[in-house]
Amino acid sequence: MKTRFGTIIALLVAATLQVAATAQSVSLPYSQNFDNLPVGNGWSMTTTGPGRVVFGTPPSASPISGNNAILMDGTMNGVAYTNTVTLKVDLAGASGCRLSYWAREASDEPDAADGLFISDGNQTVLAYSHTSLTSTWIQIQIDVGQVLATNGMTTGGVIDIIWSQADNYPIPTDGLCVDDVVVLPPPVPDSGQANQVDAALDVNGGLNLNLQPASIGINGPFFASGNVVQIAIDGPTSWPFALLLGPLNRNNAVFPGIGSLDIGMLGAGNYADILLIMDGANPVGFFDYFAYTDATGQANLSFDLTGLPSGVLGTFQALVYQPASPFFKLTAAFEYSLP
Ligand SMILES: [Ca+2]
Ligand SMILES: [Ca+2]
Ligand SMILES: [Ca+2]
Repeated sequence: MKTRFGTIIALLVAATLQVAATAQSVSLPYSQNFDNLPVGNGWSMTTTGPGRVVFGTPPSASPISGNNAILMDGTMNGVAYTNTVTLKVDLAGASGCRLSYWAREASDEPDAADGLFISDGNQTVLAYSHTSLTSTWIQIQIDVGQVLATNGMTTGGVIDIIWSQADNYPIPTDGLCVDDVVVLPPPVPDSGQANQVDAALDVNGGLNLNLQPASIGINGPFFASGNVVQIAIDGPTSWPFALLLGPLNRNNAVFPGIGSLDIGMLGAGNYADILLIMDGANPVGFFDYFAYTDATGQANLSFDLTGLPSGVLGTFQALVYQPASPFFKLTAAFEYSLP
C-alpha cells in the first residue's frame, strides 16, 4: 500500500520532472491546458515550508479543458507555506499581452500573496488579487500592457506571469487551482479618440471592440446600452463642456492637440448631422446650465429613456473646455443603444 508520504514524494518528483530545469520563455500566442505533460519551456515554480505545486486533477474540473490543472497547496495541516508558479513570456517588442486563465480556490483564506503578479525583472506588481475566489471556476482576463503602462514598467522584453498562493493546509481545505492559460498579443487598438486627462467621458461603463473600458489612452469608440443613460464627464474643475450626439464615424475630423471627432457622416467642416445637446460655454437652453464640472472636475448626468424604441440612439462625444491652450479637448465617443 502506498503511504501518504510516498504519495507526496511521488507528486513532488512528478512536479519536478514536469518543469524545465531552466525556464526559457514562451512566445505569443501561447496556450496551456496542462493535459499533456510535461508542460514544456517557460514554466517554473517555487515553494516554501510544506508548500506543493503539481499538475494534477483538481477537486472539480475546469469548464474549458477539465482534466489536469495547476494545483497549489501544502502537504501538512496547519503549517504555513507560500507557492508560486511562473510563466516566462517574451513580448518580443510588443507593448504587452492579454492574459486569460481560469481559477478556483478551496476554502483558502485571503493572504497578501494570493494573486496574479506581473514582473518585468525589476518590479513585481499585483495585477489581480485572488482573495475573492471561491470554489467555482471563473475566467480572469488581464490586459498586461495596461498593468505595465500603469506601473511604469518595461515593455517589449521578457516578463514573468506569476500565480502566487499562501496558506497552511492541503486541498480541499486550502489551495488554488489554475487551468486553461491563454496569452495573446496585445489588442490592435481601434482608431477612435481615447479619453484624455481633463477630457474623459464614460457612458454606462461601455467597452470598445477589444472589451476594454474607457480608461485614459484606450482608443474608442465604446459601446454602451441601457434604458437609463448615465453620462460621466471628467474635466478641469468647475469648467464647461459640450455634449454632442451624432452618428458614429471614426476620425470624421482630426484636430491636432484636441482629438478625433468620431461622429458625423457629412465630412470635416459639415456638422449638420451632429446635435449639440448641451453647451456650458454658450448657454442657450435650460440643460446648458448643467454643463459644468463640479469642484472635483466631475459632472454626472442621467436621462431615463424608457419607452424609446430599441436600437442605436446615436453616439455621444464630449468637447471639454480647457482653461489654457488648446482650450478644447475631445473625449472618447460612446455609441448608445436602447435594449
Ligand atoms: Ca486542464
Ligand atoms: Ca490564502
Ligand atoms: Ca488556511
